[in-house]
Amino acid sequence: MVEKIQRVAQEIEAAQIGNAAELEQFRIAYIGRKGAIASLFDDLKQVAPEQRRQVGQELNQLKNLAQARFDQAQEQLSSTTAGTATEAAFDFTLPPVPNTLGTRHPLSLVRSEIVRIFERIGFNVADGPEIEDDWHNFTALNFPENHPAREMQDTFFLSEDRDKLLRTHTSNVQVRLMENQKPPLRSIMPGRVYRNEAISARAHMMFHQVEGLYVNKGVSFKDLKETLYYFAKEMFGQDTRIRFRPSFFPFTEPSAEIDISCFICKGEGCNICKQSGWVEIGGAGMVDPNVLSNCGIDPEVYSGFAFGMGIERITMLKYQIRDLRLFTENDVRFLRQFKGVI
Ligand code: 2U9
Repeated sequence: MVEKIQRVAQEIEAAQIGNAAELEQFRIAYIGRKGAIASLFDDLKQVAPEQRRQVGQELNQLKNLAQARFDQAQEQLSSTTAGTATEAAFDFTLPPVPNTLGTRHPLSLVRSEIVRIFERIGFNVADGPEIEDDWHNFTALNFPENHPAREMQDTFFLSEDRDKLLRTHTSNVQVRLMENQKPPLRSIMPGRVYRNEAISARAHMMFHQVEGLYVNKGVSFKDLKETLYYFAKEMFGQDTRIRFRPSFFPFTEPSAEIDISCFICKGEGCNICKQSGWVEIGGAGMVDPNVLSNCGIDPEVYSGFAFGMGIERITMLKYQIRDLRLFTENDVRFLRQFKGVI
């Protein structure tokens, strides 16, 4: 009996009580009505009367030991859970922790705005690969074999034979669209493009464009002008004016660069428009007949217009951001300033 009491005392001292479940197990095993100590008290009746007093005292000590161990473990557990949000210990009087929401990236905001404007006049969004072959990025688009845009300094080639590359514009999506679908086609192509340029405040090796394409019977330069005029007014304000300056691109003929009246100074002349009253937002033109036939569309039957603009450029104008690198640095002090939700 005495040996048994000593064994149980050792067990109690060695017991590991690390959580509420283990504490309850301990209580049932030693202190409970069917526990080890209760059963020892039952056994006391069989102890010889002359030893009963001594053994009874030892049993009482064991009972106190178990109770003390239980109380100490309980105290320890409640102090370690007090600061955490467990159900039992949660302090409902604490002030709430503010839930900080993320913000949308300024380029996403401007892209969404552009997409929404064109969707209202019947354009849908088309997508294509960023890793492209020479045909869809250059040859189908009328780039001559020795055109400088194909050269190493502009294009990230991914294979020795230069037939795998990172697209330098989203025009590859128009080529694929025309190859795979019959006119009428009316789509815009937002996406990321790559050019082998040194990174600075004004240039980056990775940026975003939105291009557009409308191909149908009888599409004219007038349709192009009206479409971009509508876009400029929706994007920059109803009093915005627009002008087309003659230009050249391999894939359009005729081609133009597009300016809008400066929305900062309303044409008066300021830093943003370099005192000219106009800011460039992109380029456009009628799809070259060669490009239409390269993509399987008969230029005798169909005509089309196309345009392109840089999302970074429009975002910088709209929010007066002076350094392109801010878009990729992920500095939350910059990003948190954009509160738009679309
Ligand atoms: C096909 C036919 C025609 C897309 C066009 C531009 C003019 C243009 C630049 C604006 C600034 C690129 O973001 S930027 O650097 N783009 O000026 N893009 S017309 O014309 C196409 C495209 C595909 C099959």
